[in-house]
Amino acid sequence: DPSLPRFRLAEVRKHDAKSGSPWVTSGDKIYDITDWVAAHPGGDVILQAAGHSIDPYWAIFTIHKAPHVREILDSYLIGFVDIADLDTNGQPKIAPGETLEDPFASDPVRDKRLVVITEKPCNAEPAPPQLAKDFVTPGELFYVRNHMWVPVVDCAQADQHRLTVELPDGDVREYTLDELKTRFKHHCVTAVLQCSGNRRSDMTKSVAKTNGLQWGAGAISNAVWEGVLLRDVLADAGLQTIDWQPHRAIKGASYSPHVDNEGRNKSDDELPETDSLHVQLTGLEAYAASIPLPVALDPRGEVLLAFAMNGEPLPRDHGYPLRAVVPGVVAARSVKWLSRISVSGEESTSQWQRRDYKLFGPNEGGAPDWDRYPAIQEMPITSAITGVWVGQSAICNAVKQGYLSAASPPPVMGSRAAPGVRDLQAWLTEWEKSHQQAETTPVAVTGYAYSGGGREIVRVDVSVDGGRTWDQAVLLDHIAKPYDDDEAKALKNIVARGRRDFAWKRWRYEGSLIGNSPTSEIVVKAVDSAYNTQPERHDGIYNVRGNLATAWHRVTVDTSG
Ligand code: MTE
Ligand code: MO
Repeated sequence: DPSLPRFRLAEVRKHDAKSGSPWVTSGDKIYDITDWVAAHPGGDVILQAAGHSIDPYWAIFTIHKAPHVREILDSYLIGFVDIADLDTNGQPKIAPGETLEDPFASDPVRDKRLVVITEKPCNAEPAPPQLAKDFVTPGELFYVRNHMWVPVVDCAQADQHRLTVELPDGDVREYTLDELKTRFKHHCVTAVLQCSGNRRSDMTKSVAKTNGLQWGAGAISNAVWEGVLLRDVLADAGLQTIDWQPHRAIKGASYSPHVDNEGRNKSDDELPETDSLHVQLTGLEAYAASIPLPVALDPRGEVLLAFAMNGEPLPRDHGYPLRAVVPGVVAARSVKWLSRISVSGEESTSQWQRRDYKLFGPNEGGAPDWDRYPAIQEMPITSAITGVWVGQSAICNAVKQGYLSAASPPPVMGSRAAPGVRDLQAWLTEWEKSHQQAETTPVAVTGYAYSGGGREIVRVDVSVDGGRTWDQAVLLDHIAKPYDDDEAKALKNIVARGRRDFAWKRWRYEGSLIGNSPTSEIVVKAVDSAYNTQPERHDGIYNVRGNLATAWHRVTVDTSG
């Protein structure tokens, strides 16, 4: 409607997030979004753009490309940018000294050793020399997977960061971070986070194009997380459900009756069934996902509301000041910058829960039927090669670079060297003696293996001839060593009920190349405590989104030179 008024940009800027009457621009149009904020599916994240152009944000939230979203925005049109403030392309001018609105301007500086896949938002993985070098990944080398910008949380205010917990009956409880830290028992768990897109580029190279970030083998890292148990917080907030009550299963333990707000006993049929509920988790930038409630309540599970990583406050990229950590489950559910938890009768309605992170059949391309399959939760087994050395000097180099230790590996925080790890130097000397005629070439390989659902890695098989013959790698990490006395006690209980391991295991292999072919294909596959193993090729598990690319990992080495 051209009869609508024109406003100077200075006027638009006044209608910022704090103004109570937020405006945004798109192109030369001006919208008053005051009434939309409450109804906006992404919550008040839309306020991030208040007083400015919404275009850079909508370019990030691709969901807004749908025509119906544009129609909603159009219903809030109040006017146009004054001609004096438009450039020759009809776009609002950027005033001198004013920076182009960049939602990523306040993102943290990242370690140079990360391989950047996309800069804005930041998606980056450690390069093979750093990947799985240590059992516990240092915070600055932990892979980063951001869908949006990194929310800014003032350090001085961090303890006042609020977490809202909403129960199925609509009851709402609010906790400050300080309250979480002081009122609940702290718990540590050593756990891998792995993106469902890890190794996606392998699938693309070996089968066909896939949609999504083309990760190498580095969209996975392992850390010691400290926080409070989600189930403790849910219980404190007053969650009452039936089934999956851990204390019911323990003989002789007192059974606490369900009590309603007035102190009357509630019968089971007044309570929602645990299995039908989900825990929805939302971050400050409106990323959201959910896990089934039984996962949160599992007495053997260790779902954390974490505030520390490797003994330090969470780095900004990894969720400062509070994130969910759901061990054994796809990392997409470990919501960072956690601000809201809601126990609900349905899964999160976010695009990341319903229109992403699912697995289709190899033939289901084009526009897949998203509602047909469940969201990925527990991760399958995988493994990868992070280093290969051929020839004696190459092996010595690997020792020098710290990939292979000449003696038993030094103790690493949270890990224990497996007994009987061969002294590499001794092996090299022995090899030299027995191979004076050098008909075979020594080879050394390193890497990691991990399985979801708490299933421990029990074996890693390596082939140096493309999968014809196999040998076993040495596992360098035992089940994660308890981090403190509490974890030791928890671990004892866990072992009594069947071991669970949420960490990865690094491994190394030392052997000889067979024959004198100019190239050799080194292959790895792993086995977990349920005897799951990996598929041989990606063809059979190909999916258009390139999720869960877990086929045998292969590296071809040129051995002619
Ligand atoms: N949480 C929020 N708030 N925003 C995000 O973009 N990305 C998810 C998950 N949690 C994400 C999030 C995905 S897909 C992954 S793989 C992990 O965080 C990555 O965690 P990291 O960056 O700490 O490695
Ligand atoms: Mo992810």
